[in-house]
Amino acid sequence: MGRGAVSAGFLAIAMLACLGGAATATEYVVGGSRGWTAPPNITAGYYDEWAAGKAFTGGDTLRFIWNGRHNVAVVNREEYDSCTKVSSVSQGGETFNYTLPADANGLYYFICTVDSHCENGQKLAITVVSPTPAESPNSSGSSSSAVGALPVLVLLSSSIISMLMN
Ligand SMILES: [Cu+2]
Repeated sequence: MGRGAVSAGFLAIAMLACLGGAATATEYVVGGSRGWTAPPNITAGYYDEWAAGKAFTGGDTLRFIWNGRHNVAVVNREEYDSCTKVSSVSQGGETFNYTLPADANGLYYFICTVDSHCENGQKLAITVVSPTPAESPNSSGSSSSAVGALPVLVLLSSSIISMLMN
């Protein structure tokens, strides 16, 4: 019984440490089970739907996975809109991982430059919100309050442990 209480205390501390620490990077497979592809496998707007509601943050990785002839080009807004055939960043193979910079913020654009895939909807625009926003007084205040909660929880769990052991 004593051992169980100790484990519970550790678990609570570990959980709070996660909350207070840096956000964990997430890996996204672009397009989900469809992967990175063009019509007829997808309809136009498919990647907009896929990206909708996802909270992309700096440090996250986008995994582009495909079959056959596709590539990945990182483009700006204009190139995204007009499907400009800039050089791709993928080096052959059928997969490409793009890790967002740690301080990424704003819109990021990706297209396939093979044939008219981009025109047909093989294009991705995502909104990235950096986990550590610009040095505003608010951001340092919120992180220090999370750190400040840690000793309180340690105290709390140790008193629970001693209660259970007595
Ligand atoms: Cu393509």
